[in-house]
Amino acid sequence: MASPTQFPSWQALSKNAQTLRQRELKSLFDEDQGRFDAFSIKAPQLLFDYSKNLITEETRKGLLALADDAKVADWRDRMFAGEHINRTEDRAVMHVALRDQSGEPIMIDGEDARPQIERELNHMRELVSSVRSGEWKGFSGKRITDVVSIGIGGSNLGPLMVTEALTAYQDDTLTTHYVSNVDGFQIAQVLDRVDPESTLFIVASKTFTTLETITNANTARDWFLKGGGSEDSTKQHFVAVSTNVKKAVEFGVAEENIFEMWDWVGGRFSLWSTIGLPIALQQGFEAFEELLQGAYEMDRHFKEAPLSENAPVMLALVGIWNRNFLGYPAHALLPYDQCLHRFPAYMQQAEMESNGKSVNWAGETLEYPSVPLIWGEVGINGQHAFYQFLHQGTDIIPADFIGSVKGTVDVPGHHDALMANMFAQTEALMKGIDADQVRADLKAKGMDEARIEEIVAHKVHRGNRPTNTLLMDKVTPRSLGALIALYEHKIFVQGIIWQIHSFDQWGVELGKVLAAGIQPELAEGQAVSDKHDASTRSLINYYKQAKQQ
Ligand code: G6Q
Repeated sequence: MASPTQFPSWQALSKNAQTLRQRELKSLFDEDQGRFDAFSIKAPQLLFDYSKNLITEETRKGLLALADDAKVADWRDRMFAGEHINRTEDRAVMHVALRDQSGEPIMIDGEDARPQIERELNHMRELVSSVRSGEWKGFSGKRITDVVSIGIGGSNLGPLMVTEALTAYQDDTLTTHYVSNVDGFQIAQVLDRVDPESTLFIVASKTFTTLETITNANTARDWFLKGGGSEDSTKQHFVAVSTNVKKAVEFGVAEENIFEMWDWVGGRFSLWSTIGLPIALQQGFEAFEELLQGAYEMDRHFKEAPLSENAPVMLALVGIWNRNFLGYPAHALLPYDQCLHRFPAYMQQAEMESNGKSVNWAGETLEYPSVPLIWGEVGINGQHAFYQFLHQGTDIIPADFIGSVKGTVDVPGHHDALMANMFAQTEALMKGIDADQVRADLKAKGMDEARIEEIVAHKVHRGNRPTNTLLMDKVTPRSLGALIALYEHKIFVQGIIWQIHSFDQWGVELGKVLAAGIQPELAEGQAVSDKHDASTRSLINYYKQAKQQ
């Protein structure tokens, strides 16, 4: 297997990067008035502008040649065809099947998966209708007013992020709460706000063995039983989403209230599956279907658009350029929509759990960096906090700015103020402000020469900091679906180029196994294994002793 660094395209790009490192983004704009048209794509539900990256036409050609050398299109087609491209877990990667609206058979492991997908969608639709209409009753005959979704990681972040993003569209039929942390504080706070007679719990766990989720589910069940519920009525208040029907039944969920998911859906790509049940309950089933529709539109674009006009592919390639050829260590996600406030956290998991790997498909150590540190926050708040670092810090951090033409609510004067800031930031990061301009500005304000010279260096912004801009019309279930799918496919393309197994997560599993071993040792009177290193052993002993005081 040839390393990507051996591809002629990689070598050409390395040379191109040497030239471009000497260039300034703003001069590229001065030289080419058509740069925006050349380096932007109108994709389903959004406009993607990548012109504020340190690239030229030669770079784009090189990146597209890299995609060809890496056989990105073949791999994409293999994913859509249901091949076991998740080779370390020997599974297909078919989250795209969950939103496929074509009506065609979807072959996975020799079987058409469409009937099972539709069965579970209908199952969800029925529950949503029954709960939202008030037909589904709690043990005392009251209708359900609150839904508590218990799950973590892939079984939490997606639905949580989407629920928050679509707040503007929700009615007051139900209130959805999320519990992920095993820190009892979180569940205690939620249980304080809800009533056992009118609360429906969703235990969302693909494996139904995750310690945090099972601990929270047990606490919820004890609270329910103490609050007047009975073993029998548990069935009216607990439903589950899982591949592990046996464990869910043992917990006390009625078999008909277990929503199936499949091992060909990775946790962090699962909000389209029955894991999305809390979204459908909160927003209504039609909104959930719209979300699927938006993702499907992006899937088709990813499948059908030429690579040069393909938004997920170009987003991925520009990311590779910034990471592997310009050497930038991190990448910020900066939404300018309050409703997208959990989007950076969600994408942090999707990108870093998928491509935070350091060996290639053959198990050899990578000789090039893989995913950068992905982080971010609502942009406008970030401006008054960490943007100082983005503008004047010693590292250059490329960033995606995500905004929309219309706000989710119409409060006069606000949306233009928000978007003016977003546009200003990408312009400022690109152009910066040089010493001459700083001097002229200060002089115009009447500052004396000596004082100007004292502070000029501190006010210089070197600019030349790359950004992407993603502009939606408005955050709706449909555009949100497309936005998420855009990033999912970006992750896929980058994983192919880096020759990484993007769909496993052994780095997450290790901690789960070790914690399960340590937990019994924390009980009073239990020995602490001398197999722990001195630090871990001493910390455990300190904790146990301090707990006694
Ligand atoms: C996601 C990961 C991980 C997983 C959680 C929860 O891709 O696999 O975040 O979703 O560990 O796992 P369960 O759904 O099995 O409880």
